[in-house]
Amino acid sequence: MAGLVDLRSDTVTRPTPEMRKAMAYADVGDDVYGEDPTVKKLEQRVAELLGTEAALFVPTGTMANQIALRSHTRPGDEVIIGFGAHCWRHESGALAALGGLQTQTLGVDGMFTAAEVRAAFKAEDPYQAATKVVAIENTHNMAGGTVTPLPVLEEIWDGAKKAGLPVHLDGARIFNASVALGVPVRELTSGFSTVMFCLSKGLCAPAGSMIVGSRDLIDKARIYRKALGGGMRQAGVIAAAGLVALRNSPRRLHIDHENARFLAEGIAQIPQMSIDPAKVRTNIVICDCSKTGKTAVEFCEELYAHGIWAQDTALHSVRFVTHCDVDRAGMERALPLIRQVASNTKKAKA
Ligand code: TLP
Repeated sequence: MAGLVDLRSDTVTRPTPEMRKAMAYADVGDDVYGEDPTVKKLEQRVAELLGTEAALFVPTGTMANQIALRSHTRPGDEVIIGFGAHCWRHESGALAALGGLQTQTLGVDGMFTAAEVRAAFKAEDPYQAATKVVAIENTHNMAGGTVTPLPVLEEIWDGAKKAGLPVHLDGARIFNASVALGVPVRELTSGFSTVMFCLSKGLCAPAGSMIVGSRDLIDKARIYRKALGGGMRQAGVIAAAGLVALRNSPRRLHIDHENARFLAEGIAQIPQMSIDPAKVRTNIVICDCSKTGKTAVEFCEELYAHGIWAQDTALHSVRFVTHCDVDRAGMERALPLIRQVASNTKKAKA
C-alpha cells in the first residue's frame, strides 16, 4: 500500500544511499577463509569501540544470541533471563532445541536485580539444572524499550563475578540505551562476558549483528557460527553497510526517541487507550487497547486498513516502533488514525 506508515519494527528500515554506495564498492573476499577485508575492518572497529579483544560478524541477532549463550554452556544447563526476553520468547525455541538449555525467567519490565539473580542461582546438583549464564536485554523489547541503568548492571556484574557466572548482553538496541541514558556504549557493556548488538535495527543497516568478547570466546563463536550455517562468503557487501551504520546512525537515534515520546503522549490522550508516556524512553511504544473492546490483532488490522502498520504483541498490546524511515510527519499522520480506530469501539456481544 502506497504511503503506508510502517511502525511494526525498526527492522523494516531500508539502507541509506550512503550504505548502498558503500555496499556497491565494498572490497570483499571469502570470509569463511578469513579473507574479507571489509568484514575484518568492521570486526576490528567494533572491538575497538567496545574495548574488547575481538568481535564477530553474524547474519542475525538471533544467531548472535544463540551462539553466545551456547559458548557459555553445555546441554542441560540453565540460563537466567528477564521475563519476555527475545532469546526466550522470539527465537523459535532455539535455546532448548539447539543449545539444550533450560531457562529461568525473572523480573518485571525486562529488568531484574542482583538480589533476584542471587535468589534464583542454582548450583551444580544432581536434581537441578545448574545456572551457567545470566542474560540481560537492554533495551528490553517486549517491555517497551525499557532501559536498565548502569548501577543496576554493575550490581549484577559484581554478583555474577562472585558466583563465577558469565553475563551475556542482548544489546540488539544498546545504542538506543546509550542515547537514553547518556552513557557511552563501552561503559554500558564493560562488565559483560559477551555482547551482541544489531546493525539492522535502529542503526538501519540492511542485515547483520555483532558478537563481542574475549579472543577465546570469539574463536569458539566462529566455530558455532559455521555449525549453524552462518559462515557467509563475500559478506563484506553487507559489512560495508554496517560500517556506515556505526558511523552515522547512533547520533540520530534521539530523533526516534523524541518521535516515540510524541506518539506515546498523543496516544495517552485517547480515552480508550492506556499507556504511561513517561515510561517511553527509547524507540518502542507499547500500549493497551483493551478498552476498545478489540484484541490487538483486530486493532492492528483495522489500523492497517487506514495505512498505519503496528504490531500486536499480546492479547491487548499494540507495539509501535519509531525509526529513521518515519519522521514526525508520519507520527502526525498516525495519531488521528489511531484515535479513530480506538474510538470506534467494538460493542460487547449480548
Ligand atoms: N526483534 C524483532 C522481532 O523478532 C520481535 C523486532 O521486531 O523487534 N534481540 C532483540 C531484543 C530483538 O528485538 C531482536 C529482534 C533480536 C534479538 C533478533 O534479531 P534478528 O531479527 O536480527 O534475528
